Amino acid sequence: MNLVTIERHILEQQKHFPDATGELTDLLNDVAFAAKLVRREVVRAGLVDILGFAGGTNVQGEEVKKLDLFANEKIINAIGQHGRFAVMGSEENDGIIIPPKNETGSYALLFDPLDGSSNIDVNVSVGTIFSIYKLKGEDPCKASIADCLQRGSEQVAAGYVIYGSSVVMVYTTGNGVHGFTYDPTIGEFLLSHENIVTPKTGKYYSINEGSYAQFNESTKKYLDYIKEEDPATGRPYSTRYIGSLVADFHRNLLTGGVFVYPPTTTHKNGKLRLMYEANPLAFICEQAGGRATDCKNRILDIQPSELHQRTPLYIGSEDDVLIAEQFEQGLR
Ligand code: P6P
Repeated sequence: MNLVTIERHILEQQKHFPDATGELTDLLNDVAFAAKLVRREVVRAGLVDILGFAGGTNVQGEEVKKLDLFANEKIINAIGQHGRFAVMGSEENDGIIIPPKNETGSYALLFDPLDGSSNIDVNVSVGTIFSIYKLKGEDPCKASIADCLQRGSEQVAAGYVIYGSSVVMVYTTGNGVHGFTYDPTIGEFLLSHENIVTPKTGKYYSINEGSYAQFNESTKKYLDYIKEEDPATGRPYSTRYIGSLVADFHRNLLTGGVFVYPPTTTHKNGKLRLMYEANPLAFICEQAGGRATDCKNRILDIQPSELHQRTPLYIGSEDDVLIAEQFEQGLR
């Protein structure tokens, strides 16, 4: 078996960028290194005093878990120390982060350090999601929030790490989607899913049915449709909803299916964040042949206005997402 580490794969990807300086290669390696540090704690969270609530709430108004804060600090410190990112935006931080050493950084990093934190204490898969942009300006010392608030179509790389039965890191630089499984015996992420292509249609739909009463009528019609008996169109679909975005997304990416977090009466723009959840997963999904919209607009085309803005998210197999959109647009 040809053992390809993520570091080697990233270096090989660099060949697709004739004017590459190697900086993006270093950034992705920084992210992989930070993922190893987070993994080390996540997989033994029950053994150290790192479970439970840290006290207080984050900018999202959500109770913060100790592991959330740990992951956030690890990623900021492990990556910030190399000075390759001029600016960062994290789900756990109200404002942007300017690393202490950013003489050379010409990139911006947006990330959700540990998504799905409500599942941490019950040993359900959680994940780290990241998104990388080139700075808009030339001077790293003048990096600002404008460098973070770019359309998802401007991403130069995106990925996630899922801490589950095995730890898998998935990334794209715009040349396909590739997955790497962590081998703890050698401390490396090894290529395990080369060129992931998501099926055009699947058999799973992922949505929190508990919020049915809060959904728009169009969403309710879609849900009723997807559950009707019609073998010719593969219905009813099976519901699979873990409540951990990275876990739900990763399963649907590999097997086919659609994840929906629609507008609700309590979250008129949905709950998920555009910059460090929807955009990176949309980049990956499209690179794997899938589709990602807010039911009207392509996620990657949305012009952000705030670092923590939310968006409805319909993401996964292209044909399945299109059906959901047709219902939400009143076409069915
Ligand atoms: P709900 C986790 O808190 C998260 O941000 C995503 O990982 C997950 O998909 C979603 O929220 C679950 O939200 O409202 O269904 O509990």
